[in-house]
Amino acid sequence: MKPADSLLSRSGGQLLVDALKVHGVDMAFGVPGESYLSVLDAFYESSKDIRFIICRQEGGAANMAEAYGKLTGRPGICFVTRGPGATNASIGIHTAFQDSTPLILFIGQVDTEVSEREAFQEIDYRRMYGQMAKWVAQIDRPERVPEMISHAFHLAVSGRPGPVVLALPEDMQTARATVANKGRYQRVAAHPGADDMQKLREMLARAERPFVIVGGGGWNKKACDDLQAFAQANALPVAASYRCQDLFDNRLPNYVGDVAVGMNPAIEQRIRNSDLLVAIGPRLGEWTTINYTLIDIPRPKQKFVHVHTGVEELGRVYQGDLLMNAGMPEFAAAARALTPVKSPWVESTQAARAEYEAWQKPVTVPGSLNMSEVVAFLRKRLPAESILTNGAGNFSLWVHRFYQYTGFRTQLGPTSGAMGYGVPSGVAAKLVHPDRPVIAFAGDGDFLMNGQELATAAQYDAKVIFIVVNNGMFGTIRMHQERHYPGRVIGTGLRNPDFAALARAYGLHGEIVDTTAAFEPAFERAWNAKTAALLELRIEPDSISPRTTLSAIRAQALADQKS
Ligand SMILES: Cc1ncc(C[n+]2csc(CCOP(=O)(O)OP(=O)(O)O)c2C)c(N)n1
Ligand SMILES: [Mg+2]
Repeated sequence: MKPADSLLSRSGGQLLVDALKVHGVDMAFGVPGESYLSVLDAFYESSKDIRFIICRQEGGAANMAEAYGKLTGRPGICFVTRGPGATNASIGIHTAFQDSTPLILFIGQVDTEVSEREAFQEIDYRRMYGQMAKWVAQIDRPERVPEMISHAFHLAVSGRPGPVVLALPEDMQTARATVANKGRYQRVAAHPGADDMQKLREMLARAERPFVIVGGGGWNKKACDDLQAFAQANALPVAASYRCQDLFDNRLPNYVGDVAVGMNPAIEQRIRNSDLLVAIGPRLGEWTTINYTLIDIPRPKQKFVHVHTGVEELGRVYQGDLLMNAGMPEFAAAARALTPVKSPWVESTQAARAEYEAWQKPVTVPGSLNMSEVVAFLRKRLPAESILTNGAGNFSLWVHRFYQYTGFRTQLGPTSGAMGYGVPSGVAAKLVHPDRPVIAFAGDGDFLMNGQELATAAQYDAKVIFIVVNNGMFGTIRMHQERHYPGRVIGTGLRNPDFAALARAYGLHGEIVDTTAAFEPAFERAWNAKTAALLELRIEPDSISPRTTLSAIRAQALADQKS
């Protein structure tokens, strides 16, 4: 940008794109609309600095921006049109909120002259997004653009990170103003107090059966390294909260598994029996606590330490002996600096690790394609820097249980449980890290919620390997159905397209795999393909999860009804 820019009159659109450049934006995801033509035109001017990635549906765009935010720690940027564009994008905003991911959604808005008349596609975004974003505002005057964009960036990354929504009335985008750019934003975080860190050390020194759960948002690579050093120096057993498994290298001897849906019963027992529970980063939501039953509310029976980025989260559900509001990098650095305590629990940590390793051994399943073997193969085959993404559905259980995530941002999964996340987040991951292998997992139901983004993968040569686990149904819901209404199947069966042929129609490599033995050679072909590739894995519907089968669930439910 020329130094004289601040002295020139610029349109709201130009001011906005210039502000994005000031804040270091290099990529934006969106679907165009006539409501933000002026901004698009400013992107045209700046296309050397910012790549505008065209997506095929705003749900895909918002999910890609969310994945960008997770991967980089900088706000993911998403542009959508008013009304239908904004409503489509909402899924990614909700995920960013639940996953504490920095993201800024920009929405073209009706002219201020006609607002409040329910003009064409008009929505009041403050009301619509009120519960899903850290801040929702409308920029009514071009003079305010630098200030409000600066505020949006500060908010998105500070405290508990999350999404911000800004509406851009059309007349503001074309109006001109002479106003200087603002400086670049900085992240603001709370630091742990020295007294609190000493108290933590004393609590550790007095403990006999400590247990650490790591999770939540606001992490970076250095923070993960520091946390690992702290945990190793104290031989602490560490588990990860739901879909936060990549915060701690799963190959380390004191990683003991994840605390999530379908968790290892051995971990559950260890948490219940612990005398000191230290939660570093997670909110301890429903999925991490077995529907709020794992830890007593409001007063855990163990000594309880909760460290979280957002002060509003502390004491919300769980009272604690030590509640600390701190950024994760700030806390982890302070924890690493603590003098290690004597760790009489070394053997117990080793035993917990052995339980985890046993839990990771492939299981037998009905049918000719065993997902536990497929994931075990990938665990050995994939380079450590690979990124694995997934959406929601039982298919993800296999990945979470049998893979070993090797460190920060090797996993992208929505803790919001949103279907349709795996495909767009996989595309975003490949755009952000073209040199890292990206494997995107989806169920057959899950895939078709954002499968259109295969076109984006093709358009930008994003060589993702998509793996669609096809069981011909919304399996998760069918499983719950069998458990609560055995034999009364409704609304869950799917007649699917030929996914491999669909991939080929997008210009990608596509294959169907229906046995475990066929997976390895098919994977190698996908790996070596010149384009992105899709492998459709046809699994036996009865193979509903690593722990049980659909028929066993139904039989049990029927037996329960009789008794
Ligand atoms: C956007 C969205 N809609 C609905 C749901 C509810 N839901 C959770 S899992 C699931 C079924 C997933 O089916 P599929 O992707 O085929 O995976 P499977 O469970 O069969 O492995 C549904 C409908 C959801 N989580 N997200
Ligand atoms: Mg399915």
